[in-house]
Amino acid sequence: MPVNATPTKAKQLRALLDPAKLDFIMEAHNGLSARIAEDAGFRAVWASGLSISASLGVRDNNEASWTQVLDVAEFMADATTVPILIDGDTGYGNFNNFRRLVQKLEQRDIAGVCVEDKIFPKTNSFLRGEAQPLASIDEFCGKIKAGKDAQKDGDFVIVARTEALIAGWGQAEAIRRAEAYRVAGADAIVIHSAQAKPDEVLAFLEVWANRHPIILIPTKYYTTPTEVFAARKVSAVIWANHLMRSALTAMQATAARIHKEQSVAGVEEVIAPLREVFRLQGDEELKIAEDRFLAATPRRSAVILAATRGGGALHPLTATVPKTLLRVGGVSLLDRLCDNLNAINVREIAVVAGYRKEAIVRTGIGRVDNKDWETTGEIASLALAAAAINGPGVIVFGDILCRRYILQALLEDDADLVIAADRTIRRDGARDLVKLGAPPAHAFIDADAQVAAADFSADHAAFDAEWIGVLKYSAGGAEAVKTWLKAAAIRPDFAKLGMIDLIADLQKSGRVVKVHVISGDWTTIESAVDLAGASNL
Ligand code: SPV
Ligand code: MG
Repeated sequence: MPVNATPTKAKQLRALLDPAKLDFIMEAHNGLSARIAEDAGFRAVWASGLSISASLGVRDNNEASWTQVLDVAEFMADATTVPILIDGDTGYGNFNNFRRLVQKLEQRDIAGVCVEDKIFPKTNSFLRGEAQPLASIDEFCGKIKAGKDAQKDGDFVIVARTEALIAGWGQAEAIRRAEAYRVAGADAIVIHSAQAKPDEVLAFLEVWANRHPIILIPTKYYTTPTEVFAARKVSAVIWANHLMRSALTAMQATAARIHKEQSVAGVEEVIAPLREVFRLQGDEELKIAEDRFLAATPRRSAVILAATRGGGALHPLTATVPKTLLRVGGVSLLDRLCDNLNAINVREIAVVAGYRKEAIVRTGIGRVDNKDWETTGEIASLALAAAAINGPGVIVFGDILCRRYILQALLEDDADLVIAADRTIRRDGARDLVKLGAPPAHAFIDADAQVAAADFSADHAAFDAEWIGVLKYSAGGAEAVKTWLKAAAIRPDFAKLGMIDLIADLQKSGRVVKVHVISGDWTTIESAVDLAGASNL
Protein backbone atom coordinates (compact mmCIF):
# COMPACT_ATOMS: atom_id res chain seq x y z
CA MET A 1 0.00 0.00 0.00
CA PRO A 2 1.31 3.51 -0.78
CA VAL A 3 2.42 5.32 2.38
CA ASN A 4 -0.43 7.85 2.48
CA ALA A 5 -3.27 5.65 1.28
CA THR A 6 -6.31 5.49 3.58
CA PRO A 7 -6.39 2.12 5.32
CA THR A 8 -9.20 -0.19 4.22
CA LYS A 9 -12.38 -0.05 6.26
CA ALA A 10 -11.64 -3.51 7.63
CA LYS A 11 -8.22 -2.33 8.78
CA GLN A 12 -9.78 0.74 10.38
CA LEU A 13 -12.25 -1.42 12.29
CA ARG A 14 -9.52 -3.81 13.36
CA ALA A 15 -7.53 -0.86 14.72
CA LEU A 16 -10.52 0.09 16.85
CA LEU A 17 -10.25 -3.24 18.67
CA ASP A 18 -7.04 -2.11 20.34
CA PRO A 19 -7.75 -2.31 24.11
CA ALA A 20 -5.35 0.55 24.77
CA LYS A 21 -8.06 3.05 23.87
CA LEU A 22 -11.81 2.92 24.35
CA ASP A 23 -13.63 3.68 21.12
CA PHE A 24 -17.30 4.37 20.45
CA ILE A 25 -19.34 2.83 17.67
CA MET A 26 -22.56 4.61 16.76
CA GLU A 27 -25.71 2.89 15.60
CA ALA A 28 -27.20 3.72 12.23
CA HIS A 29 -29.91 2.08 10.18
CA ASN A 30 -29.67 3.58 6.70
CA GLY A 31 -27.35 5.65 4.55
CA LEU A 32 -28.49 8.95 6.00
CA SER A 33 -28.10 8.01 9.66
CA ALA A 34 -24.75 6.38 8.91
CA ARG A 35 -23.52 9.59 7.36
CA ILE A 36 -24.83 11.57 10.32
CA ALA A 37 -22.90 9.27 12.65
CA GLU A 38 -19.71 9.78 10.69
CA ASP A 39 -20.33 13.54 10.53
CA ALA A 40 -20.62 13.61 14.31
CA GLY A 41 -17.12 12.17 14.56
CA PHE A 42 -17.66 8.47 15.12
CA ARG A 43 -14.94 6.32 13.65
CA ALA A 44 -17.18 3.31 13.12
CA VAL A 45 -20.86 2.58 12.66
CA TRP A 46 -22.99 -0.22 14.09
CA ALA A 47 -25.54 -1.47 11.56
CA SER A 48 -28.04 -2.50 14.22
CA GLY A 49 -30.41 -5.36 13.52
CA LEU A 50 -33.00 -3.83 15.84
CA SER A 51 -32.79 -0.39 14.24
CA ILE A 52 -32.75 -1.62 10.66
CA SER A 53 -35.78 -3.85 11.33
CA ALA A 54 -37.60 -1.04 13.13
CA SER A 55 -36.91 1.42 10.34
CA LEU A 56 -38.21 -1.14 7.86
CA GLY A 57 -41.32 -1.47 10.00
CA VAL A 58 -40.75 -5.07 11.03
CA ARG A 59 -39.74 -6.88 14.23
CA ASP A 60 -36.21 -7.77 15.27
CA ASN A 61 -36.99 -11.43 14.66
CA ASN A 62 -35.29 -11.97 11.31
CA GLU A 63 -38.47 -10.82 9.61
CA ALA A 64 -36.33 -8.80 7.21
CA SER A 65 -34.39 -11.28 5.10
CA TRP A 66 -30.62 -11.27 5.26
CA THR A 67 -30.34 -9.89 1.75
CA GLN A 68 -32.69 -7.05 2.63
CA VAL A 69 -30.49 -6.19 5.60
CA LEU A 70 -27.44 -6.52 3.36
CA ASP A 71 -28.90 -4.01 0.92
CA VAL A 72 -29.42 -1.50 3.73
CA ALA A 73 -25.86 -2.08 4.91
CA GLU A 74 -24.57 -1.48 1.41
CA PHE A 75 -26.24 1.94 1.34
CA MET A 76 -24.66 2.64 4.72
CA ALA A 77 -21.22 1.62 3.52
CA ASP A 78 -21.58 3.69 0.37
CA ALA A 79 -22.64 6.73 2.38
CA THR A 80 -19.64 6.64 4.72
CA THR A 81 -15.89 6.46 4.79
CA VAL A 82 -15.73 4.91 8.27
CA PRO A 83 -16.09 1.14 8.76
CA ILE A 84 -19.44 -0.56 9.33
CA LEU A 85 -19.72 -3.34 11.90
CA ILE A 86 -22.94 -5.12 11.04
CA ASP A 87 -25.18 -6.95 13.45
CA GLY A 88 -25.25 -10.39 11.83
CA ASP A 89 -27.73 -11.80 14.38
CA THR A 90 -27.18 -15.57 14.43
CA GLY A 91 -25.67 -15.63 10.97
CA TYR A 92 -29.06 -16.40 9.40
CA GLY A 93 -28.75 -20.16 9.72
CA ASN A 94 -25.89 -22.56 10.28
CA PHE A 95 -22.17 -22.26 9.45
CA ASN A 96 -22.92 -22.43 5.74
CA ASN A 97 -25.31 -19.50 5.77
CA PHE A 98 -22.89 -17.52 7.89
CA ARG A 99 -19.88 -18.04 5.64
CA ARG A 100 -21.91 -16.92 2.66
CA LEU A 101 -22.96 -13.86 4.64
CA VAL A 102 -19.31 -13.07 5.35
CA GLN A 103 -18.44 -13.27 1.66
CA LYS A 104 -21.33 -11.03 0.69
CA LEU A 105 -20.48 -8.51 3.41
CA GLU A 106 -16.91 -8.27 2.20
CA GLN A 107 -18.11 -7.75 -1.35
CA ARG A 108 -20.07 -4.73 -0.14
CA ASP A 109 -17.23 -3.25 1.86
CA ILE A 110 -18.73 -3.97 5.26
CA ALA A 111 -15.76 -4.13 7.62
CA GLY A 112 -16.97 -6.69 10.11
CA VAL A 113 -19.85 -8.72 11.48
CA CYS A 114 -21.06 -9.53 14.96
CA VAL A 115 -22.66 -12.94 15.33
CA GLU A 116 -24.52 -14.06 18.47
CA ASP A 117 -24.91 -17.48 20.03
CA LYS A 118 -28.67 -17.82 19.71
CA ILE A 119 -30.86 -19.84 17.33
CA PHE A 120 -32.35 -18.59 14.05
CA PRO A 121 -34.84 -16.91 14.05
CA LYS A 122 -33.67 -14.84 17.01
CA THR A 123 -35.53 -12.36 19.17
CA ASN A 124 -34.12 -9.09 20.45
CA SER A 125 -32.13 -9.62 23.64
CA PHE A 126 -34.33 -7.25 25.62
CA LEU A 127 -37.51 -9.16 24.84
CA ARG A 128 -38.08 -12.30 26.90
CA GLY A 129 -34.29 -12.70 27.07
CA GLU A 130 -34.28 -15.48 29.62
CA ALA A 131 -36.55 -17.61 27.49
CA GLN A 132 -34.29 -17.56 24.50
CA PRO A 133 -32.40 -20.73 23.69
CA LEU A 134 -28.65 -20.53 23.11
CA ALA A 135 -26.76 -22.32 20.38
CA SER A 136 -24.49 -25.13 21.49
CA ILE A 137 -20.92 -24.01 22.00
CA ASP A 138 -19.60 -26.46 19.42
CA GLU A 139 -22.12 -25.45 16.79
CA PHE A 140 -21.35 -21.78 17.35
CA CYS A 141 -17.58 -22.33 17.29
CA GLY A 142 -17.99 -24.11 13.95
CA LYS A 143 -19.84 -21.08 12.67
CA ILE A 144 -17.05 -18.72 13.77
CA LYS A 145 -14.43 -20.96 12.15
CA ALA A 146 -16.41 -21.14 8.91
CA GLY A 147 -16.69 -17.35 8.86
CA LYS A 148 -12.97 -16.85 9.47
CA ASP A 149 -12.23 -19.42 6.83
CA ALA A 150 -14.49 -17.69 4.31
CA GLN A 151 -13.20 -14.15 4.67
CA LYS A 152 -10.86 -13.05 1.89
CA ASP A 153 -9.45 -9.97 3.59
CA GLY A 154 -7.46 -10.92 6.67
CA ASP A 155 -8.56 -7.67 8.33
CA PHE A 156 -12.29 -8.41 8.10
CA VAL A 157 -13.54 -8.54 11.71
CA ILE A 158 -15.72 -11.27 13.17
CA VAL A 159 -17.07 -10.46 16.61
CA ALA A 160 -18.61 -13.25 18.67
CA ARG A 161 -21.35 -12.21 21.04
CA THR A 162 -22.47 -14.33 23.90
CA GLU A 163 -25.96 -14.05 25.32
CA ALA A 164 -25.17 -16.32 28.26
CA LEU A 165 -25.80 -13.61 30.89
CA ILE A 166 -29.05 -12.46 29.26
CA ALA A 167 -30.31 -16.03 28.96
CA GLY A 168 -29.56 -16.50 32.66
CA TRP A 169 -26.87 -19.15 32.24
CA GLY A 170 -24.51 -17.43 34.65
CA GLN A 171 -21.01 -16.07 34.83
CA ALA A 172 -19.11 -19.34 34.44
CA GLU A 173 -21.00 -20.22 31.27
CA ALA A 174 -20.36 -16.75 29.89
CA ILE A 175 -16.64 -17.12 30.45
CA ARG A 176 -16.64 -20.67 29.07
CA ARG A 177 -18.37 -19.49 25.89
CA ALA A 178 -16.29 -16.35 25.41
CA GLU A 179 -13.12 -18.38 25.77
CA ALA A 180 -14.31 -21.03 23.30
CA TYR A 181 -15.19 -18.32 20.79
CA ARG A 182 -11.78 -16.69 21.24
CA VAL A 183 -10.10 -20.00 20.57
CA ALA A 184 -12.35 -20.58 17.55
CA GLY A 185 -10.93 -17.44 15.99
CA ALA A 186 -13.27 -14.55 16.91
CA ASP A 187 -11.49 -11.20 16.71
CA ALA A 188 -13.41 -9.74 19.66
CA ILE A 189 -16.09 -10.74 22.15
CA VAL A 190 -19.32 -8.97 23.01
CA ILE A 191 -20.49 -9.79 26.49
CA HIS A 192 -24.11 -8.67 26.51
CA SER A 193 -26.22 -7.81 29.53
CA ALA A 194 -29.77 -6.66 30.05
CA GLN A 195 -29.24 -5.36 33.58
CA ALA A 196 -29.52 -1.74 34.58
CA LYS A 197 -26.29 -1.98 36.53
CA PRO A 198 -22.95 -3.01 35.03
CA ASP A 199 -22.13 -5.40 37.86
CA GLU A 200 -22.34 -8.68 35.95
CA VAL A 201 -20.39 -7.23 33.04
CA LEU A 202 -17.69 -5.88 35.38
CA ALA A 203 -17.53 -9.23 37.13
CA PHE A 204 -17.02 -10.88 33.75
CA LEU A 205 -14.25 -8.43 32.86
CA GLU A 206 -12.53 -9.18 36.14
CA VAL A 207 -12.26 -12.85 35.32
CA TRP A 208 -11.61 -12.26 31.65
CA ALA A 209 -8.51 -10.24 32.52
CA ASN A 210 -8.04 -8.69 29.09
CA ARG A 211 -7.21 -11.91 27.38
CA HIS A 212 -8.93 -10.76 24.15
CA PRO A 213 -10.66 -7.55 22.89
CA ILE A 214 -14.05 -6.86 24.47
CA ILE A 215 -16.95 -4.80 23.08
CA LEU A 216 -19.86 -3.71 25.28
CA ILE A 217 -23.41 -2.63 24.44
CA PRO A 218 -24.50 -0.62 27.49
CA THR A 219 -28.07 0.01 26.35
CA LYS A 220 -29.50 -0.92 29.76
CA TYR A 221 -26.60 0.06 32.05
CA TYR A 222 -26.23 3.37 30.25
CA THR A 223 -25.69 5.40 33.43
CA THR A 224 -22.28 3.82 33.91
CA PRO A 225 -19.60 6.42 33.11
CA THR A 226 -17.57 5.23 30.17
CA GLU A 227 -14.37 5.84 32.15
CA VAL A 228 -15.31 2.68 34.03
CA PHE A 229 -15.03 0.71 30.76
CA ALA A 230 -11.89 2.54 29.68
CA ALA A 231 -10.23 1.73 32.99
CA ARG A 232 -10.92 -1.95 32.37
CA LYS A 233 -9.42 -1.83 28.88
CA VAL A 234 -12.67 -2.40 27.03
CA SER A 235 -11.92 -1.94 23.33
CA ALA A 236 -15.18 -0.38 22.21
CA VAL A 237 -18.66 0.55 23.28
CA ILE A 238 -21.61 0.30 20.89
CA TRP A 239 -24.37 2.89 21.26
CA ALA A 240 -26.79 0.44 19.74
CA ASN A 241 -30.05 2.16 18.84
CA HIS A 242 -29.99 5.82 19.76
CA LEU A 243 -30.20 7.40 16.31
CA MET A 244 -33.20 5.24 15.46
CA ARG A 245 -34.90 6.13 18.75
CA SER A 246 -34.17 9.84 18.46
CA ALA A 247 -35.50 9.87 14.89
CA LEU A 248 -38.60 8.09 16.11
CA THR A 249 -39.26 10.70 18.82
CA ALA A 250 -38.74 13.54 16.36
CA MET A 251 -40.94 11.98 13.70
CA GLN A 252 -43.77 11.28 16.16
CA ALA A 253 -43.74 14.87 17.41
CA THR A 254 -43.60 16.32 13.90
CA ALA A 255 -46.33 14.08 12.53
CA ALA A 256 -48.63 14.82 15.48
CA ARG A 257 -48.07 18.55 15.19
CA ILE A 258 -48.66 18.72 11.46
CA HIS A 259 -51.76 16.59 11.84
CA LYS A 260 -53.13 18.82 14.61
CA GLU A 261 -52.26 22.14 13.00
CA GLN A 262 -53.12 21.11 9.46
CA SER A 263 -50.11 23.12 8.42
CA VAL A 264 -46.39 22.67 8.19
CA ALA A 265 -45.74 26.31 9.06
CA GLY A 266 -45.15 25.52 12.72
CA VAL A 267 -42.50 22.88 12.17
CA GLU A 268 -40.59 24.54 9.37
CA GLU A 269 -38.26 26.39 11.72
CA VAL A 270 -37.51 23.39 13.91
CA ILE A 271 -36.79 20.71 11.32
CA ALA A 272 -33.69 20.33 9.17
CA PRO A 273 -33.68 22.72 6.22
CA LEU A 274 -33.63 21.14 2.78
CA ARG A 275 -30.13 22.42 2.18
CA GLU A 276 -28.96 20.18 5.05
CA VAL A 277 -30.64 17.22 3.35
CA PHE A 278 -28.85 18.06 0.10
CA ARG A 279 -25.54 18.47 1.92
CA LEU A 280 -25.84 15.06 3.57
CA GLN A 281 -26.73 13.56 0.21
CA GLY A 282 -23.49 14.94 -1.19
CA ASP A 283 -25.03 17.18 -3.79
CA GLU A 284 -21.90 19.33 -3.84
CA GLU A 285 -19.89 16.45 -5.30
CA LEU A 286 -22.47 15.88 -8.02
CA LYS A 287 -22.30 19.52 -9.04
CA ILE A 288 -18.54 19.27 -9.45
CA ALA A 289 -18.87 15.98 -11.34
CA GLU A 290 -21.47 17.43 -13.65
CA ASP A 291 -19.12 20.26 -14.53
CA ARG A 292 -16.46 17.70 -15.36
CA PHE A 293 -18.44 15.03 -17.14
CA LEU A 294 -21.74 16.34 -18.40
CA ALA A 295 -21.73 17.84 -21.85
CA ALA A 296 -22.76 21.41 -21.15
CA THR A 297 -26.34 22.02 -22.22
CA PRO A 298 -26.13 24.99 -24.54
CA ARG A 299 -27.67 28.13 -23.10
CA ARG A 300 -30.13 29.29 -25.68
CA SER A 301 -31.86 32.64 -25.72
CA ALA A 302 -34.78 34.16 -27.55
CA VAL A 303 -36.17 37.61 -28.13
CA ILE A 304 -39.84 37.74 -28.97
CA LEU A 305 -41.08 40.93 -30.61
CA ALA A 306 -44.60 41.40 -29.29
CA ALA A 307 -45.18 45.13 -28.95
CA THR A 308 -47.94 45.58 -31.47
CA ARG A 309 -51.67 45.55 -31.35
CA GLY A 310 -51.89 44.38 -34.94
CA GLY A 311 -53.62 45.95 -37.89
CA GLY A 312 -57.14 47.29 -37.96
CA ALA A 313 -58.50 43.95 -39.12
CA LEU A 314 -57.62 42.60 -35.68
CA HIS A 315 -58.80 45.52 -33.57
CA PRO A 316 -62.08 43.94 -32.49
CA LEU A 317 -60.01 41.09 -31.05
CA THR A 318 -57.23 43.16 -29.55
CA ALA A 319 -59.25 45.73 -27.60
CA THR A 320 -57.75 44.54 -24.31
CA VAL A 321 -54.77 42.38 -25.25
CA PRO A 322 -51.77 42.67 -27.54
CA LYS A 323 -51.77 40.57 -30.68
CA THR A 324 -49.38 38.03 -29.17
CA LEU A 325 -52.03 37.07 -26.62
CA LEU A 326 -54.61 36.06 -29.23
CA ARG A 327 -55.55 32.49 -28.61
CA VAL A 328 -55.43 29.60 -31.00
CA GLY A 329 -56.92 26.38 -29.68
CA GLY A 330 -57.25 28.00 -26.27
CA VAL A 331 -53.55 28.87 -25.97
CA SER A 332 -52.10 32.28 -26.71
CA LEU A 333 -49.60 32.70 -29.52
CA LEU A 334 -47.03 33.81 -26.94
CA ASP A 335 -47.56 30.85 -24.63
CA ARG A 336 -47.37 28.42 -27.50
CA LEU A 337 -44.17 30.02 -28.73
CA CYS A 338 -42.62 30.03 -25.25
CA ASP A 339 -43.69 26.43 -24.62
CA ASN A 340 -42.10 25.37 -27.89
CA LEU A 341 -38.93 27.30 -27.13
CA ASN A 342 -38.70 25.90 -23.59
CA ALA A 343 -39.14 22.41 -24.99
CA ILE A 344 -36.06 22.85 -27.14
CA ASN A 345 -34.01 24.18 -24.29
CA VAL A 346 -34.41 27.90 -24.83
CA ARG A 347 -34.48 29.11 -21.25
CA GLU A 348 -33.77 32.82 -21.47
CA ILE A 349 -36.66 34.51 -23.19
CA ALA A 350 -37.05 38.28 -23.45
CA VAL A 351 -40.40 39.55 -24.69
CA VAL A 352 -40.59 43.10 -25.98
CA ALA A 353 -44.02 44.40 -25.00
CA GLY A 354 -45.74 47.63 -25.95
CA TYR A 355 -49.49 47.75 -26.48
CA ARG A 356 -51.22 46.48 -23.32
CA LYS A 357 -47.86 45.44 -21.99
CA GLU A 358 -49.22 44.69 -18.51
CA ALA A 359 -51.24 41.82 -19.97
CA ILE A 360 -48.00 39.96 -20.73
CA VAL A 361 -47.23 37.98 -17.63
CA ARG A 362 -45.56 34.61 -17.74
CA THR A 363 -43.09 33.15 -15.29
CA GLY A 364 -39.68 32.51 -16.74
CA ILE A 365 -39.68 35.34 -19.24
CA GLY A 366 -38.14 38.77 -18.98
CA ARG A 367 -40.33 41.59 -20.23
CA VAL A 368 -38.79 44.59 -21.93
CA ASP A 369 -41.16 47.48 -22.52
CA ASN A 370 -41.22 49.64 -25.64
CA LYS A 371 -43.22 52.62 -24.53
CA ASP A 372 -43.02 54.11 -28.04
CA TRP A 373 -44.58 51.04 -29.62
CA GLU A 374 -47.12 53.15 -31.50
CA THR A 375 -44.53 55.13 -33.41
CA THR A 376 -41.65 52.72 -33.72
CA GLY A 377 -41.00 49.45 -35.55
CA GLU A 378 -39.48 46.05 -35.00
CA ILE A 379 -35.86 47.20 -34.85
CA ALA A 380 -36.58 49.86 -32.23
CA SER A 381 -38.16 47.10 -30.14
CA LEU A 382 -35.27 44.72 -30.77
CA ALA A 383 -32.72 47.37 -29.79
CA LEU A 384 -34.36 47.64 -26.37
CA ALA A 385 -33.71 43.92 -25.86
CA ALA A 386 -30.15 43.97 -27.25
CA ALA A 387 -28.71 42.76 -23.94
CA ALA A 388 -30.76 39.59 -24.30
CA ILE A 389 -29.31 38.70 -27.70
CA ASN A 390 -26.73 36.10 -26.72
CA GLY A 391 -26.03 33.28 -29.07
CA PRO A 392 -27.15 30.77 -29.84
CA GLY A 393 -30.72 31.96 -29.95
CA VAL A 394 -33.58 33.24 -32.04
CA ILE A 395 -35.42 36.46 -32.67
CA VAL A 396 -39.07 35.63 -33.30
CA PHE A 397 -42.14 37.64 -34.12
CA GLY A 398 -44.74 37.30 -31.39
CA ASP A 399 -47.56 36.97 -33.87
CA ILE A 400 -46.51 33.79 -35.62
CA LEU A 401 -47.49 30.23 -35.06
CA CYS A 402 -45.03 27.62 -36.21
CA ARG A 403 -44.31 24.00 -35.60
CA ARG A 404 -41.59 23.20 -33.12
CA TYR A 405 -39.40 21.31 -35.58
CA ILE A 406 -38.81 24.47 -37.58
CA LEU A 407 -37.46 26.31 -34.52
CA GLN A 408 -35.46 23.28 -33.50
CA ALA A 409 -33.80 22.87 -36.89
CA LEU A 410 -32.82 26.53 -36.90
CA LEU A 411 -31.36 26.34 -33.40
CA GLU A 412 -29.43 23.19 -34.20
CA ASP A 413 -27.86 24.80 -37.27
CA ASP A 414 -24.41 26.06 -36.33
CA ALA A 415 -24.30 28.77 -38.99
CA ASP A 416 -24.07 32.36 -37.71
CA LEU A 417 -27.32 33.58 -39.22
CA VAL A 418 -30.11 31.27 -40.30
CA ILE A 419 -33.68 31.96 -41.29
CA ALA A 420 -36.60 29.80 -42.38
CA ALA A 421 -38.46 30.74 -45.53
CA ASP A 422 -41.63 29.19 -46.87
CA ARG A 423 -41.68 28.31 -50.57
CA THR A 424 -45.48 28.19 -50.48
CA ILE A 425 -45.26 31.96 -50.64
CA ARG A 426 -48.45 33.94 -50.28
CA ARG A 427 -48.48 35.84 -53.55
CA ASP A 428 -50.64 38.63 -52.26
CA GLY A 429 -50.05 39.13 -48.57
CA ALA A 430 -46.44 38.06 -48.15
CA ARG A 431 -44.54 40.41 -45.90
CA ASP A 432 -40.85 39.58 -46.07
CA LEU A 433 -39.62 38.07 -49.30
CA VAL A 434 -36.72 35.83 -50.19
CA LYS A 435 -35.26 34.94 -53.55
CA LEU A 436 -33.81 31.49 -53.38
CA GLY A 437 -30.40 30.88 -54.91
CA ALA A 438 -29.24 29.08 -58.03
CA PRO A 439 -30.04 25.36 -58.49
CA PRO A 440 -30.59 22.96 -56.96
CA ALA A 441 -33.75 24.94 -56.54
CA HIS A 442 -35.41 22.30 -54.43
CA ALA A 443 -32.67 22.04 -51.86
CA PHE A 444 -33.88 22.42 -48.34
CA ILE A 445 -30.93 24.48 -47.26
CA ASP A 446 -29.93 27.50 -49.27
CA ALA A 447 -26.86 29.57 -48.55
CA ASP A 448 -27.17 31.73 -51.66
CA ALA A 449 -30.66 33.04 -51.17
CA GLN A 450 -31.24 36.75 -51.43
CA VAL A 451 -33.26 38.39 -48.74
CA ALA A 452 -35.17 41.42 -49.94
CA ALA A 453 -35.22 44.58 -47.88
CA ALA A 454 -38.59 45.78 -46.70
CA ASP A 455 -38.83 48.61 -49.15
CA PHE A 456 -38.41 46.45 -52.23
CA SER A 457 -40.37 47.51 -55.23
CA ALA A 458 -40.02 44.38 -57.28
CA ASP A 459 -43.16 42.39 -57.83
CA HIS A 460 -43.87 39.24 -55.86
CA ALA A 461 -43.37 37.02 -58.87
CA ALA A 462 -39.63 37.68 -58.65
CA PHE A 463 -39.42 35.96 -55.28
CA ASP A 464 -39.59 32.32 -54.30
CA ALA A 465 -40.24 32.26 -50.60
CA GLU A 466 -41.48 34.17 -47.60
CA TRP A 467 -39.48 34.69 -44.43
CA ILE A 468 -41.50 33.33 -41.51
CA GLY A 469 -40.28 35.76 -38.89
CA VAL A 470 -37.57 33.74 -37.14
CA LEU A 471 -33.86 34.61 -37.23
CA LYS A 472 -31.42 32.26 -35.58
CA TYR A 473 -28.11 33.71 -34.43
CA SER A 474 -24.97 31.98 -33.18
CA ALA A 475 -22.69 33.68 -30.65
CA GLY A 476 -20.95 35.34 -33.60
CA GLY A 477 -24.27 36.13 -35.26
CA ALA A 478 -25.48 37.75 -32.05
CA GLU A 479 -22.47 40.07 -32.04
CA ALA A 480 -23.11 40.99 -35.67
CA VAL A 481 -26.74 41.77 -34.88
CA LYS A 482 -25.79 43.92 -31.91
CA THR A 483 -23.13 45.80 -33.86
CA TRP A 484 -25.66 46.49 -36.60
CA LEU A 485 -28.22 47.66 -34.01
CA LYS A 486 -25.72 50.15 -32.57
CA ALA A 487 -25.00 51.60 -35.97
CA ALA A 488 -28.68 51.64 -36.93
CA ALA A 489 -29.61 53.64 -33.83
CA ILE A 490 -28.32 56.85 -35.39
CA ARG A 491 -30.01 56.37 -38.72
CA PRO A 492 -32.81 58.85 -39.44
CA ASP A 493 -35.11 56.00 -40.45
CA PHE A 494 -34.35 54.00 -37.26
CA ALA A 495 -37.91 54.14 -35.95
CA LYS A 496 -39.23 52.64 -39.15
CA LEU A 497 -36.75 49.81 -39.61
CA GLY A 498 -37.98 46.23 -39.70
CA MET A 499 -36.28 42.92 -39.08
CA ILE A 500 -35.97 42.26 -42.78
CA ASP A 501 -33.82 45.40 -43.10
CA LEU A 502 -31.44 43.98 -40.53
CA ILE A 503 -31.20 40.63 -42.33
CA ALA A 504 -30.81 42.18 -45.77
CA ASP A 505 -28.19 44.62 -44.50
CA LEU A 506 -26.14 41.90 -42.84
CA GLN A 507 -26.28 39.93 -46.06
CA LYS A 508 -25.24 42.96 -48.10
CA SER A 509 -22.28 43.48 -45.79
CA GLY A 510 -21.05 40.04 -46.82
CA ARG A 511 -22.46 37.86 -44.07
CA VAL A 512 -23.99 34.59 -45.16
CA VAL A 513 -27.63 34.22 -44.23
CA LYS A 514 -28.49 30.58 -44.53
CA VAL A 515 -32.07 29.70 -45.41
CA HIS A 516 -34.02 26.64 -44.32
CA VAL A 517 -36.59 26.22 -47.03
CA ILE A 518 -39.87 24.92 -45.65
CA SER A 519 -43.34 24.30 -47.01
CA GLY A 520 -46.06 25.52 -44.68
CA ASP A 521 -46.34 24.43 -41.05
CA TRP A 522 -46.42 28.04 -39.89
CA THR A 523 -48.66 31.05 -40.16
CA THR A 524 -48.77 34.66 -39.17
CA ILE A 525 -51.88 36.27 -37.77
CA GLU A 526 -53.07 39.37 -39.59
CA SER A 527 -56.82 38.95 -39.40
CA ALA A 528 -59.65 37.07 -37.77
CA VAL A 529 -59.60 34.75 -40.77
CA ASP A 530 -55.92 33.98 -40.17
CA LEU A 531 -56.76 33.28 -36.57
CA ALA A 532 -59.55 30.90 -37.45
CA GLY A 533 -57.36 29.15 -40.03
CA ALA A 534 -54.50 28.84 -37.54
CA SER A 535 -56.29 26.20 -35.54
CA ASN A 536 -55.64 23.85 -38.47
CA LEU A 537 -51.96 23.90 -37.60
C1 SPV B 1 -28.99 -4.51 17.88
O1 SPV B 1 -28.72 -3.31 17.91
O2 SPV B 1 -29.76 -5.00 17.07
C2 SPV B 1 -28.41 -5.39 18.86
C3 SPV B 1 -28.06 -4.86 20.15
O3 SPV B 1 -28.29 -6.54 18.58
S1 SPV B 1 -29.33 -5.24 21.22
O4 SPV B 1 -30.52 -4.62 20.72
O5 SPV B 1 -28.91 -4.71 22.46
O6 SPV B 1 -29.49 -6.67 21.27
MG1 MG C 1 -29.38 -7.15 17.09
